[in-house]
Amino acid sequence: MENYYLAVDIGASSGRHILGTVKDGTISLEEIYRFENGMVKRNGHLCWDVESLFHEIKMGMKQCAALGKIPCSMGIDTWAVDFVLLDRDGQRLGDAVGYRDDRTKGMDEKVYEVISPEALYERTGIQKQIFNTIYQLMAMKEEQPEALSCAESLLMIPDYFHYMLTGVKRQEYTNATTTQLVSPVTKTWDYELIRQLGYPEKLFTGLSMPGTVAGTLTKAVQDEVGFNCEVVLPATHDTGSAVMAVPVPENGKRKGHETEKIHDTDDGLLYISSGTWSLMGTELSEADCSAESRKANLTNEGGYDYRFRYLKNIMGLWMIQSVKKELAAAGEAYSFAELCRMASKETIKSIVPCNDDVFLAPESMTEAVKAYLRESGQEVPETAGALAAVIYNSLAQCYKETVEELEAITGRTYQAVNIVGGGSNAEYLNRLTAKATGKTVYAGPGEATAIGNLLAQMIRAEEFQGLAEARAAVYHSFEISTYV
Ligand code: LFR
Repeated sequence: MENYYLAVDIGASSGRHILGTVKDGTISLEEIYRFENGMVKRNGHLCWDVESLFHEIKMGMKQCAALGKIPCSMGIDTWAVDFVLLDRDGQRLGDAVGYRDDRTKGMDEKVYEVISPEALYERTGIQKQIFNTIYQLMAMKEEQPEALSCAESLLMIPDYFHYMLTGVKRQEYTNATTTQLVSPVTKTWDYELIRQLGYPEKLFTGLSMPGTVAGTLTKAVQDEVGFNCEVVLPATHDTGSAVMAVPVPENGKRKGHETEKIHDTDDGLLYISSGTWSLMGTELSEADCSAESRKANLTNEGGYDYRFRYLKNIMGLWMIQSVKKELAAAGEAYSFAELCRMASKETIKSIVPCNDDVFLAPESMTEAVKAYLRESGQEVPETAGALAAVIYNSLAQCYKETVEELEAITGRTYQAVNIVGGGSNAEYLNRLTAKATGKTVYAGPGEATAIGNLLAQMIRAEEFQGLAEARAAVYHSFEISTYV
C-alpha cells in the first residue's frame, strides 16, 4: 500500500488539493478539491481573504478523509512576498494585503533613502518589484507604525496557514528570500539591513528549509478534518515548488533521442513556470548579484537545496486572465482555448512591453493595452481575437528578450526551454514561444507546482534520494509535449 502525500497549492486565481503517490518510481496524482482565489477590496486595500482560504484548505482535507485517503504528510505553497503580522497571542493584526495593492507606491524611494538600489541588489540579489515585502513593510512603517511595532511575529502566507494547522510558527527559506531581506551568502535574514530600515528585528527568526517537519495538526484541526498527519514544509514559494518539478531525464537524454547530446541536465536548464506570472530563468549554485544582472532585473530567489532560481518575472497569463474576465463581464464569454484559437487566426503585429507597471493592476486591462498601442502609434485591436493575439505575441517577445539576456549573462547557450505549470497547456503560446526563442519547447507537466510541493515531502520520506532522482521521476511520470 503506497503512502499518500497531500499538496495544497494556492495560486493567485485558484487553489487545489492534490494527493500524490509513488509506485515503482512513478508518481501519480489525484486532484481532490479545487477552489477559487482572488484579491478582494477591504478597508481600501486589495487583500487576500485568508479566512476563507483557510476554510477551503480544511474542506479539501475533509474530502481526503471522506475518500479514506489519509495523507502521511501535507504541505502548502502559495505566491510569494505577502505576509501577515501576529500579536503576542498569535492573533492576526489587520488584513493580509495583496501584492497588487498600491500601498507600495513611492516606497522604493523611502527605502532608497536608507540604502541605494545598487547596494540593495548587491546584498540581496533580488530583482526590484515594487511589491516586494521590503517595500510593503515600508508602507506599513509609514501608514501604520503602531501595527508594526505591536507585532510579535511576521509570517508569510503559507507560513501562516502552516501555523493555523499546527500551532507552530516557522519562517520557510524559499519564500523568505522574496522579502528582499535575506542574504544569498549567509542564506539567512540580513539583520544589518533590517536594522537600517528600522523594521522590528524580532519579526525575523531562524529560517527553515523545505523538507522540515513543522509539526502535526492541532487537536482542533484534527477534530474538524477527521485525521492527523505531519505538516512538512515544501518550497512554500510556489515558483520554488514549480521549478523543483521541471522534468530532467537522468542522463540528460530524452526518450527516442538517446544518441543526442542534450543540454537539459540540471545546470543547463532553462524553464518558464507559466501561470498568473511567467517566471523564466535557470538555476545557479551561487547568486549573481552583479551590476549587469541588476540592470537586466534578474533575480536570485532561494530554492530547494540552496540552489538559486536565476529568473525574471514576466507579467504572464495575468494579462489574458484579466481580459477574459472583462470580456465575460461585457457578455462575451470565451475559454482560454477559444481565445487562443481566435488569436491564432489574427495577423496583427502590435506588441506591448508586458512588464510595464501599467499592466500590474489596471482598472481595465483591455483599455491599458489599447491605450499603450494608441500612444506608441501601433495598430489597436478591434476584436477579442486580435486583443488576445497582441497579448500572446507580446509574451513570446518578452520570452525571447529574456533568453537573450540570460544567455549573455550566464555565458551559456540553452538548447531547449521547459514550460511547466498551468500555462504549459496553452499550445498556441507554446508554438509562439518556440518560434520567438528559436528553442525547442518541452511543455508540461501542468501541475508542476503541486508536484514540486509533493517532491519535497517525498524526498523527505525517502521515496527519492534527492532532487535529481525526483526530477527524473517527473520526466518519466508525466506527459511532455514538444514544439520545435
Ligand atoms: C508566482 C509568484 C511569483 C512572485 C509573484 C508574487 O505565483 O509567486 O514568483 O513573484 O507570484 O508573489
